[in-house]
Parts: sequence; structure tokens; C-alpha cells
Amino acid sequence: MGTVGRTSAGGFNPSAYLRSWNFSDLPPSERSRFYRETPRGDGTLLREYDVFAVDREIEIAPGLFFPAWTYNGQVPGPTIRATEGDRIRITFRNLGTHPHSIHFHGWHPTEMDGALAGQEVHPGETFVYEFDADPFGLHHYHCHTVPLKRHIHKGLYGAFIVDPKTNFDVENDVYAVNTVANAYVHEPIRVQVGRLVRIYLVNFTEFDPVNSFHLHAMFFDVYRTGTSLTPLEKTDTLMLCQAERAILETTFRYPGDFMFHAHQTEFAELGWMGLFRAEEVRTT
Ligand SMILES: [Cu+2]
Repeated sequence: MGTVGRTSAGGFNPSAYLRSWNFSDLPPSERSRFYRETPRGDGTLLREYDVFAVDREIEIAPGLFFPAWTYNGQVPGPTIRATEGDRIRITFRNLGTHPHSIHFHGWHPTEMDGALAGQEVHPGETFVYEFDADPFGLHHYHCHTVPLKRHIHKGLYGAFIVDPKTNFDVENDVYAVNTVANAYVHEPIRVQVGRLVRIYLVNFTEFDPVNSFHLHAMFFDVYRTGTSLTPLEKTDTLMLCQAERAILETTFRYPGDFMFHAHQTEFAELGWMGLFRAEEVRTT
């Protein structure tokens, strides 16, 4: 079952993507070129990002290349993460061959929308997006240049996470969880038995109106859009329409491999499948 072989080393790494935000996957010296934090008087942070659009071929299954349009050379684009009330400043350079933009979901003034007439950034041009991170939740960003369907399916989208100020304490040919088909089957996502696991799930499937997440042998709490601290339901299968997202929370009771996949069988067979590997924590 699944794809044969692995994608090339040096390309997009779905496992690194899974646990990185604000360019945390880069070495510190390189990271500061793309991301900087400055404390502000009110206790919030100014978070500055360098984002560029560039055309790039990406490998979406072993030996299968797709001529993508990317943010910073990767699909999905870099995950942007802030705390509610922080100021976000993104210097966007278009190094691609088509007009592009960055349209963020969340509160912002209209001149920062990136979707209105005249707001596309032409090849060679730069635009600075600036707004406050609000409301807390799991949002996303994407190019909003027409034809929209083309600019999103070519790869110009990414996750935008806003943490609450309070602390919780406790017709596609290939489908993929983060770009590479079956990546987390080959390299399971490692978690610990008895420890809270939080999954940030964003649906950017194009062409199909609905995708889903089903987790075997378990249940999880669902926080739709991440904008409430109270879970809406406890389930093992969640449907998301295009652009919908949810934060899922669960705790693995037993060690072992737990499959997850889209419950649209066709999507799962074409790559939208992975594994969590739950391991016992040894205290001695
Ligand atoms: Cu675009």
C-alpha cells in the first residue's frame, strides 16, 4: 500500500515542517535573515518576517515533480506564529514570474488585505504587510491574485497561528499531508503515551470541496478555528471544507502505531495517510 521509494534528500521535509514556525527550522545565523523579534513597551512583540515568492519545482511523490509557485521555496509556506496582540510586519518580495500577494485571514485594515484590485505585487516589486495578530486561533494565509484557484493550487499558502494571551497549560492525482504523499507513513510522527498532543489541522486541499482527518483507535477534542477554549465535540473523524481548520487535542493511552488518514478513501489511497508512533516515556 502507498508509494514506492522516498523523495530526494535536501527537498521539502514534512517532518521538519511539522514542528517548525517562524523559521525555527533554520540555523540561528540564517534564521535572523528571515525572522526578528523586538519587545514593545506594552509587553507584546514586534515580529518581522522576510517572505518571498519564487517559482520552484517540488517533489510531491518519489520522482514526481510539480512546477510550483512557492513562498520561500517551500509548500506549504513557512508557518507564521504569534501571540494575540503582537505586531506582524512582513516584507514580501515577489521574485516569481507572475503577480502575487499575501492575504491573511484575521483582523486587518483593508489596505493590508492583499486581495483587492490593485493590491497584487508584481514581479520584482516589494510590499510590506503590517497588522496586529487578532483573534487567537488557527488561521492561514494565501496568495489572492486571480485566478485564485491557480495561485493556491500552485503552492502559495501556509498556516498562521495566533496563540491566546492566556496560557492553557494543559482532481488531484496525489494527496498529501504536508506536500509529500505518505510521508508520515515512512516517517511516523513520534508522540509520548500519556502526554497531551495538539494537532493544528488546516485544509488546503484544492479541487475537492471537503477533506477529512480520521484517527484510528482513539478520540480527540475539536476546537474549530481554534477561537474558543471549549471543545465543540469529541470525535474520531473530522470533516473540513476548503479553508476550514481546527485544533485537535488528544492523549495516547497505548504505545504503538496509530494510523490517520482522510476518510475519503480515494484521498487516502492516493497519499493522504500517515502514522503516529506513540512511545512509553521511561523515567528511570
Ligand atoms: Cu499568486
